[in-house]
Amino acid sequence: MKIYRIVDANINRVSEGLRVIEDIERFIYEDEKTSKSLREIRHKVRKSFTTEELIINRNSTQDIGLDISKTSTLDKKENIQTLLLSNFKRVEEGLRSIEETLKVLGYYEISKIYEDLRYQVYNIEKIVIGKEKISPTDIYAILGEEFSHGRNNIEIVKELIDANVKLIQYRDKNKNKQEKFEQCKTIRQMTKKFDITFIVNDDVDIALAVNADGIHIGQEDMPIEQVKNIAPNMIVGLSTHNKEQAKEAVKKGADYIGVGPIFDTKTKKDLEKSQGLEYLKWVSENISIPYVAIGGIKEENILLAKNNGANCFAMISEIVGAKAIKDKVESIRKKIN
Ligand code: TZP
Ligand code: MG
Repeated sequence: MKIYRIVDANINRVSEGLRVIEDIERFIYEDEKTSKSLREIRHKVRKSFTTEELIINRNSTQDIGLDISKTSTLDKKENIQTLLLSNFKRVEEGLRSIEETLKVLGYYEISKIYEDLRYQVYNIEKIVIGKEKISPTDIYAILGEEFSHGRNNIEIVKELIDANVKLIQYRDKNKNKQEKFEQCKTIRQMTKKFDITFIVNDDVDIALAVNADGIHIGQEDMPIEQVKNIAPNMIVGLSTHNKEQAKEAVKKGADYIGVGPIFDTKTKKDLEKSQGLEYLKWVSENISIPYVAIGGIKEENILLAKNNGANCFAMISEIVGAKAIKDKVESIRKKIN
């Protein structure tokens, strides 16, 4: 059946495209993690659908597309970035074609594997092309007035700015919407001036109303696809507690994930269970989008988190509970940098 030629040609096209990207990542950028992910995807592309129909129907010398591609100048690559981009497109289009064709051939389950691979490639593309929405930083300060020893959130943000913290989340489980909105409005103005990324926890409406940079949601909140529909330009962070949730978050387009709880903590009620450091290590080795470690992180245990793959540390009580926030941040930075 000639339709198998579509699958065969695209498996080759996708594998070749992946190989080009993988080699750039490996030899030019020396990015071991990304090249490993690409290699794994490439193997899955080759192995997930095999039938002798592919070979039987192969007839590359009589492929009518061959002459077209030999004379085309469309494939002139000006630089590494355009080379990367065109190969990502090639891979994504090829995967889509395999997926659709397999459905026609009645291989629905296998087509889903290719769909999953396509999502994985989109995420790697985000990272490789530098379209990552969240800038890398070391400390992610999360507000919590009840742990701030009498200082309100606005006063805490002033101290965080002074301490040169570049990522702040508004989180408050006790106030009503109006109070939260008023504080977020002020914090948005303050953080904007200093080029600080401002994320709002839970309330998509408040995040939108104050023009925050992002929204952070949990596993039981509105589904991430819906949040992305409502707030397409925002950073969307999702809390995860195990491998399945992390993989699902990547698939659904989270811009970063929370990973934890790493250690025990009294700050959060109904604390989820997680394998802590073990889970963190797994994420650092297997997940290609940005991630932040959270839960019970303190100056005295932060190196344990770092040694298990953390590079960004989200903290509530350790930071907002410090008497002198600037000194605390400086001392933490000395440890981790
Ligand atoms: N999510 C998982 S643990 C946690 C949240 C919001 C609380 C983190 O607070 P602390 O004080 O840094 O342990
Ligand atoms: Mg939440």
